Amino acid sequence: MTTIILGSQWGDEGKGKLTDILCAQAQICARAAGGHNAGHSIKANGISYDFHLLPSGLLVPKCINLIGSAVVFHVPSFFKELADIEAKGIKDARDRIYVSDRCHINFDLHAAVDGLEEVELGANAVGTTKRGIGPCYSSKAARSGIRLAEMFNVGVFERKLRQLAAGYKKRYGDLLQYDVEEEIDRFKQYRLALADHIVDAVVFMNDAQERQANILVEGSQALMLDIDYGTYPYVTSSNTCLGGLVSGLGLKRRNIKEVIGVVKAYTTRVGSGSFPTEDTGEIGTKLQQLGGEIGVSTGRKRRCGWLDLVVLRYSCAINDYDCLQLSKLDVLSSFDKIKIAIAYKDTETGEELPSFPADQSLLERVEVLYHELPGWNTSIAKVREWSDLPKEARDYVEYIESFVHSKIKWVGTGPDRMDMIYRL
Ligand code: 2SA
Ligand code: MG
Repeated sequence: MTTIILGSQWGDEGKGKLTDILCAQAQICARAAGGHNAGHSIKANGISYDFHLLPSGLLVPKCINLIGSAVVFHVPSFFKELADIEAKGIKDARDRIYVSDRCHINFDLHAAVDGLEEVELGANAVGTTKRGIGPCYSSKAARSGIRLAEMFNVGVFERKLRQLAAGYKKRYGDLLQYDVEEEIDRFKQYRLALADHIVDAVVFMNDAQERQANILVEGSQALMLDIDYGTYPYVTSSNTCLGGLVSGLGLKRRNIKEVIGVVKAYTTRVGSGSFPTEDTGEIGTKLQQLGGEIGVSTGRKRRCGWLDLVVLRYSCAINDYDCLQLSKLDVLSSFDKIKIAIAYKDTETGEELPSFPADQSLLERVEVLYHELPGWNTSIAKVREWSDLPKEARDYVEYIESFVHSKIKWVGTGPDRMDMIYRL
């Protein structure tokens, strides 16, 4: 059966930690979409591991890991990350990782173009991770991308890559710093090194699901960064919603046991784009520092603000979570008062918005209406039982549950694997 873990806000909700915990029961851990723009750290056995392109199931002995068909695959990152994990003691990582032959290759060319596109956008830049994600998905949608399967047909591969590079060269001229022949040379090595990892992921997933294997699907980024449902154009270029994961891996609907939304107890965002509850003052700075809110891939400071239930309700509407995991509740332990966004008002008309708006200029000008709750002002680090949480903390959790009509099954109280309350 399949369990799916999704980010419900703008990413970095702590999906990696829940994935790591639930992986203990999984035979397969899979990623469906996105690329090495993703980033999270998992602390296990006193060692901190950084993940970008690889699934976190590699930390779990015997767990087989799959990079699914809708992922954009950057070959050097794959080998670098594998080497890093091996150096930290996961010696058999290489034997437990497979990649779909339908994945599009994310070339260094795409990263170069990502940088140029951001420069062109100037003040309106998306604030991408500059990992070539957008340009790679653009090549895919324009039907000029190259899949891993094509890499083994050397003539076709080289012709297509030269053509792709020539197209961008026409567009950007000397601004584009990219040597296509060097990349073609590098692929001579990659081709050999990758051969053992590449699989037909349709067959792989079909077999796994037919034999009722326990599969854990690790979402990347989050709903508000989804290309269709996120705060477009300030989004990533893949479908990060449930539907994107189902199609990205070829999941069988009857096999899906549980869809879990991970919600951070406050809100963070990296990159540009509207963020109604962002606090650029004292509160935001305090959340950023206490929460250690720094991008794992780019080292950027994350923008911070109170929890936004307008966002979470919208997220629940699209992803239909069976339950939620609330993460990093401990970060809120030293606030006298805690606010939660419950509605948006259009400052032009004075009207409350009936739903989360598609129009970014409207989202930019909303006034946020908050509900205020008393803080608990005491450390909850290491609390492992629901009944040991202060009443104010339990009230905070229950307020969220009743607002979005979804059960919060786990509550995170610290960075370690063990710092998690499980509610029956
Ligand atoms: P891109 O590079 O094209 O996907 O960027 C488009 C937008 O998507 C955002 N994005 C992310 N937001 C949060 N976390 C991400 N992963 C790393 C992390 C990011 C990092 O876990 O911290 O280290 O900065 C991630 N990846 C993409 C991005 O900020 C743009 O707003
Ligand atoms: Mg992250």
